[in-house]
Amino acid sequence: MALVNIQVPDIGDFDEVGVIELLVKVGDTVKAEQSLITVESDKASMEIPSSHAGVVKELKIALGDKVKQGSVIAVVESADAGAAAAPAAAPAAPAAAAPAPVAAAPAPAAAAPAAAGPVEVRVPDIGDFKDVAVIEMLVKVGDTIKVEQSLFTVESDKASMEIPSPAAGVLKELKVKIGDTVNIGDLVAVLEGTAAAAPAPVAAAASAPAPMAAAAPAVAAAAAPAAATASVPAHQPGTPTAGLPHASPSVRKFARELGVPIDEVKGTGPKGRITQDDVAAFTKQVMAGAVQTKAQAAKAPATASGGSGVGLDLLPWPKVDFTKFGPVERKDLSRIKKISGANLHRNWVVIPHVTNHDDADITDLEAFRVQFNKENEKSGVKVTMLAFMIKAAVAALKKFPEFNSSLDGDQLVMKNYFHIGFAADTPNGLVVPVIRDADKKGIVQISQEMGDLAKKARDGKLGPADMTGGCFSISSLGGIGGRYFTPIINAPEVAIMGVCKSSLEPKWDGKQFAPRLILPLSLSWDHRVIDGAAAARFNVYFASLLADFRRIVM
Ligand code: CAO
Repeated sequence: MALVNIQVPDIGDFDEVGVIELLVKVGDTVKAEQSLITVESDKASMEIPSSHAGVVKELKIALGDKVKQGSVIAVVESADAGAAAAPAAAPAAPAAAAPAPVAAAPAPAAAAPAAAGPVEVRVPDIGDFKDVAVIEMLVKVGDTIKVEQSLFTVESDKASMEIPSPAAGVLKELKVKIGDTVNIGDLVAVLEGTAAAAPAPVAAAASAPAPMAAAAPAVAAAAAPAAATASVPAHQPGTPTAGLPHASPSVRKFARELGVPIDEVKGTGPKGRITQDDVAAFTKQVMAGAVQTKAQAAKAPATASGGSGVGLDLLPWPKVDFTKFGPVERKDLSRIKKISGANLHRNWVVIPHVTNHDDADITDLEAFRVQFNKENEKSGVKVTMLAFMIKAAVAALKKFPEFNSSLDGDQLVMKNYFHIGFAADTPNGLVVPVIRDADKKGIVQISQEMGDLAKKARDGKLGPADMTGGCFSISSLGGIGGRYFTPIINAPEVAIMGVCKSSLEPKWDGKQFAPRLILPLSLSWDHRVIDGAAAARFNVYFASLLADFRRIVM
């Protein structure tokens, strides 16, 4: 037995790369060639394997560290080390114990020098990789390509990398497709080069930092506006805007083996990175019918009685030629409606909703509100009933913290902040702006902010920051009418309060019927998180606050 320093082998042109994943821990028994860590540059991700079998005695690096060729990453107690036990022997050791693991290509794709006319693009030196599989095409024939723009991605079981174009031009021919395997020197594409853009190959080889651009991390998509009672998440997890999902090559391989569409998996690792556990959890959810893959959703279901009990095995949507019944015209759905529709649909289907209806006696509060507005007419700010409700919601969330949570797998994320969304009707559809830190604001300030946000919403000027981060939403139809309704929960929130128009009703005060102003409440809640008794208590408490607002300071 001897202690061996495991070092980063030749990783080609990568100067310093960040450690983004530790795949082993102290005490683990590792095999030769087993991956120890994953490193990532902006151009490639790769796993660094152990040159020796043995027990990990020490990890010399931590997440976020930068490493380069020769950096010691771990000390392994190895039976097969022999004379190689001396730490300094590590760089040479891989050759004996394991093949050189990951060598990023030092030179970019070889191509004809810059000039107008056809340019042949060949696979550059991709180190020790042989017969690597093409797993994703990043361009198509006819595209205008920039120098070093990635053309396609190849992947081995230890690294993934993008093959860049050595020249600018229009892509005339692609000689590879997904599933093909390629080797250094293979002709992969033909460009109609442009004289200005293509650098001479030698210069490119010298200047290009690394020919391989790989596993582009998922870029957080700009938050889409929220709508209706469902806000669109700021970032569609697992849906990269460019390149591959943010996952290490082995995780992608694992996903492929299970048939999991990795771009539909939500990453829970650092910076949204998809881990093996995420892939396993996604698989479990699909198997349990809680989630459908896009492919499953797109598949036309069988027959009325052909449901499998797993997923939504529904009948196809009826296709009707409405013109047979009378004149019609077609209108495109607004952008907000399209986004909100998809979110509402998901929330309605995935969340087991229950709605508890109750009433609040707001006679005194409304009298106070009207009086207050009269006294402060000149201030220009009208205090609204909704502002009182937002404040009451904060107090109720404090008393019943599970209403201020979000489900994340088997865990509840309990929030220690109080951002309250309110549904706002706009000409293009419903949006849900959020009042941030409503616990720290007074009724007047909340009324003012609501007025500003509602105006912004009507003018179509709400930004993603105005609509994200909500803890709980209120949907008020009070200014319009109605009695009770079933609001759809604005995921990932777990409850929403629906409010309708208050009306004077006769209420027995112990001696007689007296006219009281009654506000109908409809609280929808996620039965995976909240129980009926808690929902009833929430409503009773919320109503008691509106009935006597002094309770809010008790
Ligand atoms: N009962 C009776 N009257 C009410 C009331 C209630 N619960 N809530 C408000 N009102 C009255 C107000 O007194 C006011 O009347 P006056 O004009 O006579 O003073 C009027 O309705 C407008 O109220 P407001 O100015 O206080 O506005 P609001 O705070 O009620 O609403 C906003 C603001 C942005 C929520 C609203 O404009 C809106 O868009 N509502 C629709 C929300 C919605 O569509 N939800 C459904 C989502 S699910 O599909």
